[in-house]
Amino acid sequence: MTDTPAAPQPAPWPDKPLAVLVIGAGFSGLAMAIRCRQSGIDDLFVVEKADAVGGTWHENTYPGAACDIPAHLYALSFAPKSDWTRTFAGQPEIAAYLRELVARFDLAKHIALSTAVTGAVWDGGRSLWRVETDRGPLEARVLVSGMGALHYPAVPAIPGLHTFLGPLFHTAAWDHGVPLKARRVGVIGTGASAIQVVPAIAPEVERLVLFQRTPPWVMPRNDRPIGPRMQALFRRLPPVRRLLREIQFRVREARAALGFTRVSGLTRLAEAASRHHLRRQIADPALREKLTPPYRLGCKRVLISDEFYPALTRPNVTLEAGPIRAVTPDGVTMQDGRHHPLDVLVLATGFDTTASLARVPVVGRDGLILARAWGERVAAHRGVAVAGFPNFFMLLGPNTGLGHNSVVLMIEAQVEYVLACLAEMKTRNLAAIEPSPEAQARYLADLERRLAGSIWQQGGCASWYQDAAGRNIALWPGTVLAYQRAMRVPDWGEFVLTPA
Ligand code: N01
Repeated sequence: MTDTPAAPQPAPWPDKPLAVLVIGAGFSGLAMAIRCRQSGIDDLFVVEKADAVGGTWHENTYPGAACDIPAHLYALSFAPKSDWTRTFAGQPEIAAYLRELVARFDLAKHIALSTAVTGAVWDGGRSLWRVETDRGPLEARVLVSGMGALHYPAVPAIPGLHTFLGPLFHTAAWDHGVPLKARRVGVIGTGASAIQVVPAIAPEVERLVLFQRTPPWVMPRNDRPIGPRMQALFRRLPPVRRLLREIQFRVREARAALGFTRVSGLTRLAEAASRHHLRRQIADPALREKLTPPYRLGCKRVLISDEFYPALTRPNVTLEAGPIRAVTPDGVTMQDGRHHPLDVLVLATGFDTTASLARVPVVGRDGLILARAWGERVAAHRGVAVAGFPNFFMLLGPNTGLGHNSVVLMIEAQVEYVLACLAEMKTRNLAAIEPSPEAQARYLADLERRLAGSIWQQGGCASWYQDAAGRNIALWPGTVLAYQRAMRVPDWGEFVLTPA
């Protein structure tokens, strides 16, 4: 389904300490690399465990995979693209955009593909990070994680799951070698991935059973092709493209007030719009009832689709809303004993978001292990830096994801913040920079206060945004504008600055 990945020339392996080492060549890592180079930092290396750049957009190739943020708003502001072919770009187009960035910004000589980081240790004596990879060691003064959180598939603890004899795979590791035509396919889960995959495969399979545990709130999508004339207009008149992006941005910022971050007077309005969408597309009251969420809109990610509900009305599709008892060698048995015989089983069950950094041991000052420092709560100062971990920055770290707008805007705000830290290190001739524990604690206390009233805590649902204790560790509880304002100029009083 994806184009063949462009094969960048292998980067020469660095033999001396780097200025900046970036982990991951997805949206975050590529944005960091581009802006480093534009800022004159050439002593830069990016390691990527996959065999191509693109991160989540390289890995998620399931049928129907697309972005639920308009393409012009989902692109990097400093790397615009005039010729997006749809309002909401599909995965192949986004993956191709990310691969094109490598050539456009001459990054190939800085990127090592098929290279996994296995650990990183801060060497306080030399003020640098010693990083282990499966291709050998690296050293860098500054380590930036662009690892993201959505790439270790969550495998549900359903009894008998691995006794299933047919093909069994996760949406994030789609097996394109398995034919679905004329086969009975089960899909477990009704999140953002499932609602895209179900309409995409329903027309070709013999029977599709969708196993739903919790119904999602779904809004209209209104996807449209962008024709050659509009593309030419965007190319010739960049202000028009920028205006469109600004409008798309502002419309989504308004969602924060519409209940996407907190219960407000407007939440009911958004819920009414979603119910109207359901009523318009599903005539059967019993099916509608099954699809009506029992929690407030915004508590889980609000999904957008014009095809999901109609797919469920197809004669070859069944929505199974009861609890699953077990997976058997030939299908799925429900708690009430009914059995669905299946040939293929697809897990659309999301990601293990805590695994990302926990799988790579990061050891900071005085032997402090990041996963242990996070024993109480996964947290980072402004979502990007952690006390006790000098010269270490995270992109899309804790509580900087979004449910209402484009995360690319968050990544950009963070990249500029990191660049400001790097510039300050140079100006003041610093060996190390890290947030003070007091500043981090103040930030976290404020964050917790704002999260307490958020829709994710008050909306009556559980979601992947929350940790085992039910705390939201994934999303930013405000507007993008508020985050951008807070990140524009680092407050050096929040940092411990160690002179060289
Ligand atoms: O995963 P999810 P996803 N038995 O965690 C169900 C991004 N994304 O891959 O709600 C039965 O949202 C689970 O049920 P419940 C986006 O940020 C973006 O769909 O927990 N069911 C749920 O329905 C998104 O939020 C795009 O009760 C089980 C589903 O599996 C994130 O990725 C596209 C179960 C998991 O939903 C993850 O989305 C795709 C069990 N044991 C993804 N365990 C864009 O368009 C879990 N489930 C940009």
